[in-house]
Amino acid sequence: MPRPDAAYSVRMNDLPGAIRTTCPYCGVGCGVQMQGGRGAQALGDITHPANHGRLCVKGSALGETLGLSSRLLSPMLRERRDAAMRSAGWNAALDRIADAFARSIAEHGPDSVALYVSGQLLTEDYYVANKLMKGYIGSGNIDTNSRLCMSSAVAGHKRAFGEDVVPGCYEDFECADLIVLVGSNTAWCHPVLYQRIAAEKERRPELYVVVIDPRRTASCDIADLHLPLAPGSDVALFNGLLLWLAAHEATDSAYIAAHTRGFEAALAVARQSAGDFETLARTCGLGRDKLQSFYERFAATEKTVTLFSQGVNQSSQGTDKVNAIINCHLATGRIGKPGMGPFSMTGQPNAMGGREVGGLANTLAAHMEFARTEDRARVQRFWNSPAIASKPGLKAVDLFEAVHEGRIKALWIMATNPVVSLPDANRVREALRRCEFVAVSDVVRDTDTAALADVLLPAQAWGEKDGTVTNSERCISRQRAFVPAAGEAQPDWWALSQVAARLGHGAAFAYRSAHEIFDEHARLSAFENGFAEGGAGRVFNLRGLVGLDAVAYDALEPVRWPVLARGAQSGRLFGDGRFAHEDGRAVFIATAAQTPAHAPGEDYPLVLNTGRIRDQWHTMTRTGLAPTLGAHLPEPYVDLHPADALASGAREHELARVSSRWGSLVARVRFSGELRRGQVFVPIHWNDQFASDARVGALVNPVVDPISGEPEFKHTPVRVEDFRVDWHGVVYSREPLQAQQLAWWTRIQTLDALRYEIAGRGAVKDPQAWARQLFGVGDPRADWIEYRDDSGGIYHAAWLREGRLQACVYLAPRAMLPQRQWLADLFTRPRLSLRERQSLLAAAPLGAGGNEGPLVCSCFRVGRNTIVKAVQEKGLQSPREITACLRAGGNCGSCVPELRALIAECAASAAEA
Ligand SMILES: Nc1nc2c(c(=O)[nH]1)N[C@H]1C(S)=C(S)[C@@H](COP(=O)(O)OP(=O)(O)OC[C@H]3O[C@@H](n4cnc5c(=O)[nH]c(N)nc54)[C@H](O)[C@@H]3O)O[C@H]1N2
Ligand SMILES: Nc1nc2c(c(=O)[nH]1)N[C@H]1C(S)=C(S)[C@@H](COP(=O)(O)OP(=O)(O)OC[C@H]3O[C@@H](n4cnc5c(=O)[nH]c(N)nc54)[C@H](O)[C@@H]3O)O[C@H]1N2
Ligand code: SF4
Ligand SMILES: [Mo]
Repeated sequence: MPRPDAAYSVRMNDLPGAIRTTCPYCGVGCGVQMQGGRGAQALGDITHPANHGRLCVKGSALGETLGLSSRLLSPMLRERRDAAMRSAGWNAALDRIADAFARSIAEHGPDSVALYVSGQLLTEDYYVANKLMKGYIGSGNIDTNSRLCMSSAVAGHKRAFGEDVVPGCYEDFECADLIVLVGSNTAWCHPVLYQRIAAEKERRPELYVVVIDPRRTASCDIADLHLPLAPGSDVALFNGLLLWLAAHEATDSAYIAAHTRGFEAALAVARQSAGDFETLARTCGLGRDKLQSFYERFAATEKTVTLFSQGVNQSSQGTDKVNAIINCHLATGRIGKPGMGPFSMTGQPNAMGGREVGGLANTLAAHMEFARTEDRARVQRFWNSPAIASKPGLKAVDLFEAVHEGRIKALWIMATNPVVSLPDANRVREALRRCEFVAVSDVVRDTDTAALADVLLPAQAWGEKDGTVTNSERCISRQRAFVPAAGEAQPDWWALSQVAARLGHGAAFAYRSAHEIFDEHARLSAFENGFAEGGAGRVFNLRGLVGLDAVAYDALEPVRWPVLARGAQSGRLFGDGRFAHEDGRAVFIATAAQTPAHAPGEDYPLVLNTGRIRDQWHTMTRTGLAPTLGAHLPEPYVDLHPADALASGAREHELARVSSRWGSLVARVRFSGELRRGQVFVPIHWNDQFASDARVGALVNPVVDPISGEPEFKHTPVRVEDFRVDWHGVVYSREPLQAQQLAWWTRIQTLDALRYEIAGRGAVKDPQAWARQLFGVGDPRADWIEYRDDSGGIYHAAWLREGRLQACVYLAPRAMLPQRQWLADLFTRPRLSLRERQSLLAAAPLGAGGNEGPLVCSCFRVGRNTIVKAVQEKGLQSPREITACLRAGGNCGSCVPELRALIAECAASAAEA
C-alpha cells in the first residue's frame, strides 16, 4: 500500500533510481515514475508534457495492481472443451494455435481465422498482429476493441480531413476561451485533462465551460452551462448550431471558400431535418434559452475547443455526430490554431497507436487504405509479403457474429475481454462456446473470456513489457519495464512472431526486441510518403524516428507525430487550411438527424446508458486488485430517477433487476440525482469474476453505426423491477469465499480482506452452520463469536485466529448493515482488543471515532462523515478549504466535485434547520 503522505510528493522531480514510463490506463497518457519493484510507488513525471507531474487516483494506485496473485503465469491448454485447463510449455501452446490456424486456413481459406486485439497493446505488439493477419495470412480479419471506442471518430476524421488525424493538442485547452465537452465525463475518465482545464479555469474564470451530456456528471462541477440533451440528439443539436452560425453571419466565408467543400449541401440537409427553433429545442429536450445561450456563446467565441468522447462515438449515428461537430469548426475556420478545434479524446492508452498500425479491420498499416490499390501494393512491397488482404475484414460485432455462425473457426483474442465488453454479450459468449478454436492472451488467469479458451497465453503486463503508446494528442511515449516478467510471461509480439514462424513466415518475424519492430513501423510510415517534402502523402509519418538504435529507443522522449526529422516535434495540424484529401480541402458532411435505432416502449420504457466510474478500469482485472480504488463505488449499481423507481417498484439501496430484450442483470438501486426521468445508468465494469449477475453488456443492443461499425452502447430500451430477496448480508474475509448458492453476490478488494455484499432468498435456518461452511471453518473449537436474533432475522458472527480477525458476516432482513469502512479497518489490526470484539458483535464502533463513512478521497482515505463534520463545525466554504483542513482532494483532485457537492449539501441542510 502506498503511504498517503508519499502522494504529496507527486510534483517532485526525478526520483533517484525511478524508471520513467507511461500510465497504462486512459488516453491522456500521463508520464509516471515507478520506484521500487513490485511494491513500487507511482509518482507523476514532471517532465511529461501530458501531465506535468499530475496523476489521477488510478495512476496513483498503480503500485497496488502489481501483485502476482491473479496473474496467468504459464501457458495453459485443454485437450477438449469439457476438460480442465492444465499448464503447458510455450511450445505446446504455440503449436496448438499454429495448428488450428493452419488447418482452418488450408480447409476454409484465410477468412476463416481472425485476431481480435486491443488498444491496450503496445504499438509494437499491434504492428506485428496486423502484419501477420493482413500481410501473411492475407485476410482483413483483425479487428480491435477500438471498434467499440474510437471507430466513429476515425471514420469522421477520414470523411472530413481525408486522414484519421486529431488536429489539436492538449495546450489548446489552456488557450481556449470556450471548452465544450460533448458526451465526455472528463472528470472521471480523463481526470488529468480535466484537472488541467479546472486549473486554467481557476486562473481565468472567464474560460467558459459547457457540458453536453444527458446526465449531470461530475464534469459539470466546472461547467458554466450544462445541456442535458435528450439521449442521441447530438446531430440535431450541432446541425442547429451550424444553421445558427449561418443565420447570424458567424461563419467564416473566406475560409469556407478557400479550404473546404460541401458547405451548402450540409447546410441544406441540416435545414431539412431541423425544423424551426421551437421544434429543434424540443428534439434536443432542452429549453430554448439554454440552447440559444450555447449557440450565441459558440458563435461569439473564436477560441473554442470541442472535446468529445463516447457519448458521441458509441451511437448508431456516431460518425455523423463526429462530423456534425467538425462541420461547426470548419464553418468558423476554427481548426488547428491555438485554442481551437474539434478534439476526440482517446479512451485506451494506445487507442491512437492501434490506429497508426492499422489495427482496425478496415484500414491498412500506417494510415494506408484498402480502397487505394496503390496503398495495398505499397504495403505488400514494403513487407515483401506473400499476400495482402484484398478487402477490409469484419468489424468486431460482425466478426463475433461470423464466429457464432461458424464462418470463423479459429480466433485469437488478445488484451481484451469481449464476453464482458461487446454488446449482446451473452450471444458473444455463445459464439465462443461454438467456436472450434479459441486462444486468449491475457495477463490474468480468470476472466469471463479466458473461461472459454482452448489455449491461454501469459502476456507480460504493464511494468514488465516494453514499447511505445500514443496518446490523444498524437504523442508517442515509452512504456518501460521496471520489474522482471512474472512467471513465464512473454511480450505479445513475441507470441505472435512465434506463431508466424510456425506458419512458415519465420524470416519476416525474426524480431529480437521491441525496438526492431518500432524501427520497421517507423520505416513503413515514411515509405514512399511525400508528406515530408510538403507534397501529398500521409500525415502520419515517423521519418525522424527511423533508425533509432536500442539505446536511443530506450531513451526516447515523448514526441508528437508527424516526426519529420530527428529531434523535431510537431504541434497543431491543418492550421494552414491544407487537409489530407487529394484536393487539400476539408469536407463538410451532410448529416441528417435520426433517432436511435430502438426507442423505449411499453415493455421497455426506460433508456439504458452505460459508462464508466471514477476508480475502476473496464473489466476490473487490474483496478479490482487495488483497495484504494475499491472504496469509491464498491458495487454494481443502477442509477435512476426516483419517480421512475417508484413506477417500477424499485427502492433505493435495495436490489433491482434491469432487463432488455437481450439480457438482464441485478444491481443496487442508486439515486444520484444526475438523471432525468426516463433514463437509467449502469456502469460497465462488473462481470462474473466480481458479481453473480452484473454484466451490462448482456443487455446492450447490438445495433451499430452503419459507417464505423461502432455499437450503440449508450441507448438500449430497458425496464427495471424490484429484485426480491429475503435477507441481505455483508461478509469480510481474508480468503475468497467458496462458490455459494446465493441469490446475489458481489465482491470488492479492501485493505486486508475481500468484502462481499450478498443477498438470498428463503430463511437461513442454521446461520452458524451456514457461516462456518461459507468460511470453511470445520474446527468446532475455532475462536467464533456470534450474536443471533432469530425472530428479527439478524445474525452477526466473527471468526478470529490468535486474536486476529479472519472473517465476519452480518445478515439482516433489510439492506441496513454495519458501517463498511470501519469493518474493513478492523482487518488491518494484528489483534483485536476486547472493545473491538464487542463492537464486532454490536455491529458498530463503540466509543468515539471509527466512523469515517464511505470514502470520498481515496488518496488520503478521508470519509464522508469526517468531511461533513469539518464543513459543519469549521464552516468550510470551498474544496480548497477542505483540502487545507483534511488534505482531502489535495492529490489527484478526482474527488473535488464530490467535496463541492458535500459543501452544498451541508449548506442546504443548514438552511432547512
Ligand atoms: N475511470 C475510468 N476512466 C476511463 C476508462 C475507465 O474504464 N475508467 N476507460 C477509458 C476508455 S477506454 C474510454 S473509451 C474513455 C471513455 O470516456 P467517456 O466517454 O468520458 O466515458 P463514458 O462514461 O463511457 O461516457 C461519457 C458520457 O457520455 C454520456 N452520453 C450518453 N449518451 C449520450 C448522448 O446521446 N449524447 C451525449 N452528448 N452524451 C451522452 C454519458 O452520460 C457519459 O457521461 O474513458 C477512458 N477512461
Ligand atoms: N456497455 C458498454 N460496453 C462497453 C463500453 C461502454 O461504454 N458500454 N465501452 C467500450 C470501450 S470504449 C472499450 S475500450 C471496451 C473495453 O473493454 P475490454 O477491452 O474488454 O476491457 P479490459 O478489461 O480493458 O480488457 C483488457 C484485457 O486485457 C488484459 N491485459 C492487460 N494488459 C495486457 C497485455 O499487455 N497483454 C495482454 N495480452 N492482455 C492484457 C486485461 O487483464 C484484460 O483482461 O469496452 C467497450 N464496451
Ligand atoms: S489521467 Fe489517465 S493516464 Fe493519467 S494517471 Fe489517470 S488514468 Fe493514467
Ligand atoms: Mo474505450
